[in-house]
Amino acid sequence: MILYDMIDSGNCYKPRLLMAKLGIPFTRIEVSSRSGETRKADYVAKNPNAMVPLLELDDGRRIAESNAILLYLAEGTRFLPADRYERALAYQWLFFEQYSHEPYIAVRKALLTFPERAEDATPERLAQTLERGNKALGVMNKHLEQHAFFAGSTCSVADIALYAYTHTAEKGGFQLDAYPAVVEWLKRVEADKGHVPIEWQP
Ligand SMILES: N[C@@H](CCC(=O)N[C@@H](CS)C(=O)NCC(=O)O)C(=O)O
Repeated sequence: MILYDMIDSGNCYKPRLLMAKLGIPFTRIEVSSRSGETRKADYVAKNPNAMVPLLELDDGRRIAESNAILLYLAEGTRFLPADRYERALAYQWLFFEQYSHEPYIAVRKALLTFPERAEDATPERLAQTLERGNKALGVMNKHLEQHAFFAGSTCSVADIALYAYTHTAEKGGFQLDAYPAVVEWLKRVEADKGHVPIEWQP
């Protein structure tokens, strides 16, 4: 398989981390949104939504959207709960990640750390992303005060998706000390078998 990937993207880290944990061999092709490669015609022909990550299967079919790729890769493994209710919880947290977490926690880090995003970093945008990102961290902390992981009793796709941008949230100006259950959960995800850091490449 081929992963069209951007090494410092949390969305791309999700499938890279899961493939590392599952021991799935793959070829990584760097397509950086920061240098405009995701918007070039040959890439847009592969993913009309002009984003990474994108997984190309051995037969040439492709899957976009990081969390859809996670679900494809996790089928039949310990990362996708077999129990119907727990599997629904995994979906719940994957949708939460895309709607209530990533647009604030990932985006605020990009606004603060990517020079090309500096002009978008208005005081209003920074205040909005801070408030909504903290709300998401609060929701996670409340869940994790009662549970070791997000869907069932072991690490699942939901944990991998939420780990990707939570572990670097402080670079976006979020104070993780205020969320002790989140800090403990980050350590549990890192202790799960086969963990690799965001810089990892096959
Ligand atoms: N919902 C998508 C979001 C992916 C996304 O935001 N990718 C960024 C890199 S992290 C990208 O490719 N942006 C292209 C651009 O800004 O032109 C997913 O989860 O895969």
